[in-house]
Amino acid sequence: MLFIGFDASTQSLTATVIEVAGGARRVVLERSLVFDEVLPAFGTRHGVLPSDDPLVAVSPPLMWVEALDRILALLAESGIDLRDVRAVSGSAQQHGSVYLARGAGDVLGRLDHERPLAEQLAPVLSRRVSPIWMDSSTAGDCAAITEAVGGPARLAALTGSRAFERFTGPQIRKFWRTDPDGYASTERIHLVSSFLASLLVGAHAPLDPGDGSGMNLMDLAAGKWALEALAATAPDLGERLPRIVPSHTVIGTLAPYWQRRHGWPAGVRVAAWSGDNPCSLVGVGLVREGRVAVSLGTSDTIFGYMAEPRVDASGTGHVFGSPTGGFMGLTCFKNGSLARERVRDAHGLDWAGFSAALERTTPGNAGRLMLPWFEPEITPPVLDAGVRRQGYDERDGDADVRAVVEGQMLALARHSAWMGVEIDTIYATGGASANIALLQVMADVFDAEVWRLEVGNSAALGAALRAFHADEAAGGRRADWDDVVSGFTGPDASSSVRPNPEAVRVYRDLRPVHAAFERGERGSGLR
Ligand code: XUL
Repeated sequence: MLFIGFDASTQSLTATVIEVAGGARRVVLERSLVFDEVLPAFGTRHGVLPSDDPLVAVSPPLMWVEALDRILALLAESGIDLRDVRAVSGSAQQHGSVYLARGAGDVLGRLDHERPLAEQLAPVLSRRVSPIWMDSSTAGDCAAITEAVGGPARLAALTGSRAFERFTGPQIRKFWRTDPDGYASTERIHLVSSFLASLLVGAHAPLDPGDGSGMNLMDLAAGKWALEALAATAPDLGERLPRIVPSHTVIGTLAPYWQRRHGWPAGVRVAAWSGDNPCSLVGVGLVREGRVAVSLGTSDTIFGYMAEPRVDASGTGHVFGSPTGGFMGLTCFKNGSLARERVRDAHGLDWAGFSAALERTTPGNAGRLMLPWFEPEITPPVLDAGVRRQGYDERDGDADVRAVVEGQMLALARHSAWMGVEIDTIYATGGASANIALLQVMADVFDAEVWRLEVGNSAALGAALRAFHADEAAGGRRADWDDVVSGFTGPDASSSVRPNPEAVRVYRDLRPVHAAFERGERGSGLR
C-alpha cells in the first residue's frame, strides 16, 4: 500500500511517497518543484512576491494551484502503481490565507479536466495574493484584537499565542479594514493547507486543529472557533471560515478532475491537511514528551510534543494542536536559511566553504556576535530589520559565518526555555541539518546530543504518515502512533554529534552577553 504526503512550503512543493507492507516500510519516492525555477512566470523570489515594503510578504495562490496540478501529473508519470495508493494528505506553510469569492464552492465542485486548474480558480479569488507567514504588516491589527479580547495573556490562554503579525486573524482583520468590499465578497477564507486540500477533494475542505491554532482564532483547549476572538477580528467571520475537524479525518476522495486529467484511480482517500510544523512533529517521530526537534528551513523552528498546553507567559512562543492529539510547543525564527545564504553569498562561498569557515574559527568567535535580522524578525519581535554586528567588521568572512550560526543557535536555545523541556537530545531536520559543523555549534550551545534525521523533508513524510494513520482509523483499525511512525523516523545512527565540554562552557558564558546585546538592539520593534 502506498501513501503520499505533500508539503507546500514557502519555496517549493514536495511529494513523498511511502510504502507500508506489513512490517516493511520505506520511502519510495520524493519529488520537489521549486517555485522560482519551475514557475518563473509568477515572478516570485524564494516563493515570495517582491515588495517595496519590508513588512509585507505575499505570494500568488495560483502558483500553488499550478504546482499541485503539475506534481500530481508528475507522480502519475513516475512509474509508481497508482492503484496501490490508498490515501494522501498534506502539509503547508502555516498562517498564510487564501480568499475565495462567492461561487468558489460551485467551481470546486465541477472542475473541468480539460482546462488547467489555475485558470479555473483565477476568477474566484477575492484577493489576488495571499499574505504568508513572513508578513509583519499587521501590528495595529494585533493591538486591536489583543485589546478587544482582554490583553495578551488572555489571548494566549485562549488561542495558544499572543497576537502575532503573521497569524491569520490579524491578517484577516487587515484585509477587512483595507478592502471591505473584497472581504464582503469572500465566501471562504482558507489556510494554505485547507485550500490545497479543497482542490484535491473538489469542495471546500475543513482544517485541522494543528493549523487552526496558528490563527489567533481557535479555542486551543476545545479545538473550536473562539467566538470572542472571531468577533474581535472581522464581522461575520464565522460564516467565512472552514470547519475544524480532527487531524485524522478523511475529508473525501480525489475529485473526478484528477482521475480524468492525470489518470488517478477513483476512491483515493484524502485526509485533512495540516501545517508544516505539526506535520514535521510526526515526520521526526516526536509523538511523546521529552525531546525536541530543530528544523532548519526557510524559517528555523524548535518544537516538541506537549501532553498539556503550557502556554508561554513571556509571549515568545506558541502552543499548537498536535496531529497526534495533545499539543506542541514551538518557537519560530524568520531569519533562518535565507540569513545563512545571505552570509554565504556575501563572502562568495558555497556550502563547503561555509563549513570550512566554521571549522577555521573557534567557539565564542573571540567575542564577535551577530543578530542576523536581515528581515524583520519574529523572535524576538523586531520590525526595523537590519543586521547588528558586535566586535568585528562585516568584511571578515570567517567571523561573519561563525557569527550568523552562533547568533541563530544562541537565540534558538534562549527563546525555547519557556517550553520547560530538559533538552538532552535534539533531532535536527531541514536543509541545513546536512551541515555537521553547524550541528556541532548546536550541540555545544544546547549542551545536548544532536541527531540528524535520515529523512529529507520531515513535513512531507509526516503528511504521508498522517495519511496512513487516517486510512487505518477510517478502516476501523486501531492506529497507534508509535506504530505508525516506526521504521520511518529513526535518526541516522552515524550522525550523532556530541557536545564538547569546553565549548559548552564558552556558550554558557556567552548567553547573558547575547541576551544583553539583543535587549539593547531591539529598537522600534521592542514590545
Ligand atoms: C511557524 C511559522 C513557519 C511557517 C513556515 O509558526 O511561521 O515555520 O510555518 O512554513
